[in-house]
Amino acid sequence: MFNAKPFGLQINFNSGMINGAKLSQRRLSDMRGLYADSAALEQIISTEGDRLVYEVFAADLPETEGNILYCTTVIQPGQVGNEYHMTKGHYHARRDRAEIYVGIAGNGQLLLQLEAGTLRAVPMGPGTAAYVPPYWGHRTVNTGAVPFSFFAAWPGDAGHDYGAIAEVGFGKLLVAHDGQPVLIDNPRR
Ligand code: S6P
Ligand code: ZN
Repeated sequence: MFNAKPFGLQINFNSGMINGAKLSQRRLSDMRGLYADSAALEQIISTEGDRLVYEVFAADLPETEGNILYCTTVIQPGQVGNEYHMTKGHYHARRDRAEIYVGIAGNGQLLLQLEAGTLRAVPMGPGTAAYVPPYWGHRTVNTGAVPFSFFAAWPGDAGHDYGAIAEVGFGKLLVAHDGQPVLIDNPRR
């Protein structure tokens, strides 16, 4: 059995990055099918290139019951059409597993959705401690002009289910309207 050893990693509270963590990057091409305006996404890729949308800096820990996993996420500012840069979004594979987010830098919103359809939005900025209860799917959105970063911690056996959100999306989209974030109904649902 693997026994994790005690350790400390350094979070940079300006950039949101974690020194010595495992890095995953999500670019526009990884986000196909997730934005309402897929033509705008392809247009950006063909004219500007495959833009970086977000990065995850994860502590290297076993994904097993009893451990607590943690990472930071840094979402670059930007839009696809009028929809803000966001994470893919997921439910936990074990739906009864909760999560905690703490805002580090920049501003955004945490969108949460129950499978039955109820949707909530929690504004996030530096120091916001947001709770993702069991059963709520979650996605974060950068609504500002600078990178939005946050820390997350969740149970090691939670797992990730991206399929449900990739297929039907969230019930609402966060779009820029006269430069302000507005929640609108997802036209594809
Ligand atoms: C993990 C937690 C976050 C996200 C990260 C990227 O349970 O909710 O660390 O993984 O913000 O989002 P996504 O939807 O691509 O996993
Ligand atoms: Zn999660």
